[in-house]
Amino acid sequence: MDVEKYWQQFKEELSSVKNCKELENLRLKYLSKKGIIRELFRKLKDLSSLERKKVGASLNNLKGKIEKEIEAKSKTFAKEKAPSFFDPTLPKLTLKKGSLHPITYAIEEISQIFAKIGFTRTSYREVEWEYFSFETLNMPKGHPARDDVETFFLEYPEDKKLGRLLLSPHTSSGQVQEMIKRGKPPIRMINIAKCYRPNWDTTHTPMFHQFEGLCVDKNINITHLKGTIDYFVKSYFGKERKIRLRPYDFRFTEPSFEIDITCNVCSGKGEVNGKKCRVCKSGWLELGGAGMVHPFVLKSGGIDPQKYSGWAFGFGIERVFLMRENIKVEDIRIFYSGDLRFLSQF
Ligand code: FA5
Repeated sequence: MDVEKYWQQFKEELSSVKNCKELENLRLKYLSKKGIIRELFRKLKDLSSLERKKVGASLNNLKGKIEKEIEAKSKTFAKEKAPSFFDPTLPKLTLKKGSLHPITYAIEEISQIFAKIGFTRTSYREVEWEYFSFETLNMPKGHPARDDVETFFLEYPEDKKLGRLLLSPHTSSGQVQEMIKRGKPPIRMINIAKCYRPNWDTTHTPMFHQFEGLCVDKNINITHLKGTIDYFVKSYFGKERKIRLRPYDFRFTEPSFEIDITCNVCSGKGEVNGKKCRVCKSGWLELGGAGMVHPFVLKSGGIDPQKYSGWAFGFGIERVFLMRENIKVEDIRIFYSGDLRFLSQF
């Protein structure tokens, strides 16, 4: 048996191998169960015992050499085995792109609208004292007006002056804090924060956002309030949209109003497909409240009501957003449903 002949044959074939696949084929040809080397070992039985020993040793040697050569050659193809990181021929990966929550976009836009007319953006606490949410706003303990604003109270030791801790039910809690912080008018604040109330229906969620405008200066009157609301409505909803002010009663403003807008869902008709509009029921949707700051509140903030006057308003952001975007959503709760079919539209 000419073992050397097989070695020469292998070397020749190896020299023409160009890639991993060809190398693997060569390995199988020589080293697999049905390969040349196994076949040669099988033929040993036909040899005399003396020859068998000699040829067997040469075959083992040949097998070892072939294995080494294949191993060495495979290293030269290592790079080919692991394709480079960027392969322009692969189909593209479709990574899902996230986006900001629609209310975050609305907050950004509202802040910019008010920044243009000199209002400073603030954000007062979500966890607040009764004192700033009610007492300083002319709603002392036990006052029935407090029942109008249902509130989540926290289990925390009561403070003698500040009262109980609660989840802030409105951004009006920031009014007096801003007055104290600034020390002296002029004040032009836009306070945007989360608010909490135990409500859950088509126009109410337990967590929602409000933006609160506060303007205090000398000779501020109701025309400034109307003008500012008008400016906001035109900037955010466009020139065609109608709003109306309804007389109302807030303890911290006098006079007070509620602000309604023509409903986007039913186009102000009050009905959709012959049924009462689920969102507004009348063609108008309440967006917020407003009024001239009550002298009691100015005094709570250390401001002399004889010298200064002011106005304030508070709008719900979810409703404002729903009334502008032409999405005809009939239930405000969808904002916090985590439903990507809705959220990914923005
Ligand atoms: C207030 O919260 C007053 N603090 C507003 C105000 C500020 C009046 C300054 C005068 C001066 P009201 O409770 O009406 O008012 O809420 C204002 C707006 O917040 C509502 O019109 C509505 O748009 C929004 N809102 C109230 N509760 C919810 C809720 N649970 N879910 C979603 N939006 C709400």
